[in-house]
Amino acid sequence: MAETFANATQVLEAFRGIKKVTIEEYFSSGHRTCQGCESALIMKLMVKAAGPRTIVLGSTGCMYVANTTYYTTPWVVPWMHTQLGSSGSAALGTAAGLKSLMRKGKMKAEPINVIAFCGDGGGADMPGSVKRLIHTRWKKNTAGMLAAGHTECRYVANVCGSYAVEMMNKVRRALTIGGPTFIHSLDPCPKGWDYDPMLSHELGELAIETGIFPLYEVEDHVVKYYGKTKAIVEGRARKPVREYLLKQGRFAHFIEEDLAYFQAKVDEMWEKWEIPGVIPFRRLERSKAALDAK
Ligand SMILES: Cc1ncc(C[n+]2csc(CCOP(=O)(O)OP(=O)(O)O)c2C)c(N)n1
Ligand code: SF4
Repeated sequence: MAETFANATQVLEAFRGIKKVTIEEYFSSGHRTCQGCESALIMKLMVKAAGPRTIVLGSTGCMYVANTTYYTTPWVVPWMHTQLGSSGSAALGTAAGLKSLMRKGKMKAEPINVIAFCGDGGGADMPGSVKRLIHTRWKKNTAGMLAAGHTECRYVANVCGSYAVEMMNKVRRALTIGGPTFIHSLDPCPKGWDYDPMLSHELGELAIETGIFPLYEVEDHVVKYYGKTKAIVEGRARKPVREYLLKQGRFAHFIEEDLAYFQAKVDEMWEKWEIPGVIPFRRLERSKAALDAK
């Protein structure tokens, strides 16, 4: 009789420092991404953290196009393309299929990681080009929405390739806990964002230091801040958002009014949110005051 297999996961211990990171590569040569592409770095680190018993699915976007040039691929583990906007459902189907095969004894029962990857267009928002500010609405807070609204998702995190070991350890934590889990990665893109490729790492750091992209995790609904984000929560001054925006050609047309708008949105996230940088509920004392007023 087949071994019973019910959502078991493996324990992937955190890498204790860069020297402890494994050397095996599962995303290697054979891709056509641009010089300085942080998404390619994330692919490499993500699957390195996950290990060989992993299947990756990716929706339409750069990480599909640039990694699947005819007759070449950097993927050492199985990889599958899925329709724009459907990476989550494709991953769920893949995991269910594996579980079924294991239950029927048609394949060895073991934990296999199923990771779905998508760009922000495929997972959250699709900006236009008509408005000066790119989009008529501020970006959706996808990680925060899942942390606040998904009752079964036990792990949500924000990561950036500029903090590589932390990023890999969050992937390992998510896979150890087992799905559904969600990680949002900020990946600087020299071509789309229009900057010198050598600035990729620095732009990732600036996204954190300006407070635009907070590094945190929510495990079993408990929030933990990381690195410079933690320092900001504890009182460290944020760098002005213009330091991040004006290094990118895509914002070269911004006038002072646009920069002030961005700054005000980020200030609001840190100064008025109940859980700064994570959940956009208003602070409790303000909510209480509103209730008392009724
Ligand atoms: C249903 C559908 N609509 C539109 C497209 C065209 N399309 C291909 S990639 C893409 C953008 C994807 O953006 P994102 O998910 O952010 O990925 P990125 O390339 O930025 O990593 C679009 C609109 C498509 N492939 N399928
Ligand atoms: S366009 Fe951007 S995301 Fe696509 S391969 Fe180039 S750097 Fe990477």
